[in-house]
Amino acid sequence: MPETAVKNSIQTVVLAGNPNSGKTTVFNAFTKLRQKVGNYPGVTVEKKTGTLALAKDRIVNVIDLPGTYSLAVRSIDEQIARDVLLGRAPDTPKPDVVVCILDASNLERNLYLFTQIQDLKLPIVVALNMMDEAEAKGLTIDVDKLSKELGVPVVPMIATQNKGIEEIKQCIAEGVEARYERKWRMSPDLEEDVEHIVRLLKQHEGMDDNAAFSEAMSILSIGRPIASSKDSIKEFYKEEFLFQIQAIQDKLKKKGLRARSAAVEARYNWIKHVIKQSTTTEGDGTLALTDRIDAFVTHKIFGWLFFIGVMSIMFYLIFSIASYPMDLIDGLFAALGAWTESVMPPGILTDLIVNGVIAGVGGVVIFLPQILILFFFIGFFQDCGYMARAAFIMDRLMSKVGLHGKSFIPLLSSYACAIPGIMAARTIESSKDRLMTILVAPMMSCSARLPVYTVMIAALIPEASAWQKAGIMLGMYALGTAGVGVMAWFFKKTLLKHQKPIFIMELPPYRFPSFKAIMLQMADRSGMFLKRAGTIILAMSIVLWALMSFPKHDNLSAHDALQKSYAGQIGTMMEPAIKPLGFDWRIGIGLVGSFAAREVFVSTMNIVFNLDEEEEIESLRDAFQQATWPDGSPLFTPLVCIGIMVFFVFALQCLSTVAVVWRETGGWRWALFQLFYLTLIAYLAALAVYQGGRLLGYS
Ligand SMILES: Nc1nc2c(ncn2[C@@H]2O[C@H](COP(=O)(O)OP(=O)(O)OP(=O)(O)O)[C@@H](O)[C@H]2O)c(=O)[nH]1
Ligand SMILES: [Mg+2]
Repeated sequence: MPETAVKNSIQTVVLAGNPNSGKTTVFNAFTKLRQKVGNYPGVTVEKKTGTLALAKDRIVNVIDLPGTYSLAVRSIDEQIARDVLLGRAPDTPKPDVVVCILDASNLERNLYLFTQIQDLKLPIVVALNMMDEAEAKGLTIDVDKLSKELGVPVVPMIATQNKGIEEIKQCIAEGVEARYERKWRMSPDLEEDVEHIVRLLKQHEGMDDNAAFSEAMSILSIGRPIASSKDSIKEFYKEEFLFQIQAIQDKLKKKGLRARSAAVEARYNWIKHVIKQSTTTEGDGTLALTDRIDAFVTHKIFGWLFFIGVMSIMFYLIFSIASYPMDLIDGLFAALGAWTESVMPPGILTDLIVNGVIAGVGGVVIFLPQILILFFFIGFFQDCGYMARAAFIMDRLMSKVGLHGKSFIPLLSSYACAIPGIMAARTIESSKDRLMTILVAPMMSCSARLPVYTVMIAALIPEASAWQKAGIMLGMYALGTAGVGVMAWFFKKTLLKHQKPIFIMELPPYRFPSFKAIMLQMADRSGMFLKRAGTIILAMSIVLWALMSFPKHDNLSAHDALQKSYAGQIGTMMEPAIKPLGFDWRIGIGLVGSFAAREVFVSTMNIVFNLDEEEEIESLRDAFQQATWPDGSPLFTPLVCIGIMVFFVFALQCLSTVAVVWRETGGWRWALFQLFYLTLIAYLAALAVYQGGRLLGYS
């Protein structure tokens, strides 16, 4: 094959680079899509495809990849990136051009992956991103020289400001040459042996130059074929070939040569040379402000105070400023209900709309302002770089129970929603640590718990101040997080014993969060929340309303008719099991509904108490205060309110999570196990609250 080939019939452009180098930012600029961007490594864990118009009638596919530091991959997200680059990912065409995105402020580390991609002899354009940060660090990069040294086009770029995007497009449109000559060299002995294996591979396996060199390096350095996801070369190659490899390896061993370190060293030597030729540094090359902030926020004591402080402020705002728009939405739905009743004839349909749909869906939509505030904070932390610091201090606390440091980004993401959290566990190399993280992640309180906690806190202390409410909420979040620690420790001791790997996490520099990105994320998230309200919650509201309204008992009081309904019968059947928790059949109905989605508890309670009373209820809080057992004793005592919250802290009440765990663990076994153990813990914890509290003399 000739060493030079011009590619101008480009169809597939692949974006590759180290984690957090700005790939997705470039992808979004290219495709006008809105994939998630964040200032920490490991945001993207799947490949994403979009299209880019190079000219009016020239459309190409663009693929965004998870970040990786090298092609010697260890985790699932890195594996995805490698497979696409090697052109052997199913349903993904081989890349015609790789846009290799380098963080200009960390050139040395970023160029390592570049050398490996170059070894694949793919046409490359370098996007030299984060030029602004390189400058802030005092780095000056001579782009032309760098391009000459690397042997590929280099486009300086500040992706967040759209600088360089047009130039890269133009570069791709003009066609990129795959001109390649390996410039890094190992010792002559080693080079010879590599050559030898390359020849064998070409002969026996019919590989081309491109594949053979990478494969030879992989076999020699990690004893594993790059061309296979299988772990051992024995499963992959014929006896005869293995025999020759073994001979070469023995020879190297005798000489005391190690291919792996030799290759790494050779690459870095060359990289150092390139950097020396093309960059100059003024100052010490660090970002002083980042260091200063880190000394505080990752401090052993102040770091935690800061973390708890910002969480408290977040919850305070969730209860204080959110209450105004919430009252407004509440008023709107109340008016809508009253208006519907006034214009429609009384009957089943009106009842369905007012007591089923409006009470159910409206009861959940009220929480939109709180969700918005939560996601504003989460987006802010992810974008400014604080999330990685929170993971860092968490690691210091929880490494003692055996939780792997890489678990904390997935776990912290689960505060938003367990599903992206569970997906993010793909970045964890060890399959046992990954599984453990997936198993405990749903205990981190997600945004769907917010409505439940809010309703129960209001019932617990009707006159509480926003700070008190925030304190209780923080307590629930802390309880879930503690549950993660305890269960991780337990799994480590029992099911998933193994050594703890060392934690290496890059702490990204602080960046000014892009408010546009945060707003877009908030919009996406509230869109999802409203969609849930309009689909699963609406459907569950209708189903539960029907189960609560039939069979009809016109001659009974509202309360008795509800108890005799299908749902009432189910609740009554459950009562013996949940009475030890202080829950009655009506709470039982809510619990059953909430296994579809947690918010359904709130919508169901709205429907229950609307049907339970002769008159429409003013608010759920008042209805809770008036609800009693048949003997007249109050139902929602403080212990019951706390018990319900504690139940929701632990219970896995989310069909989507079960489905994702099933997909990510490749079977039903762990998904069902998780559902079972979390439900059991939820039950036992609520039981402990109620019975323990009563023993201590509370009610
Ligand atoms: N200052 C600066 N920040 C940038 C630039 N490009 C991207 N960023 C920021 O860098 C962070 C990482 O960007 P992403 O696009 O998510 O990076 P990625 O390479 O896709 O990261 P992974 O998906 O984790 O591999 C985000 O906070 C971006 O806003 C740039 O040119 N300058
Ligand atoms: Mg990304």
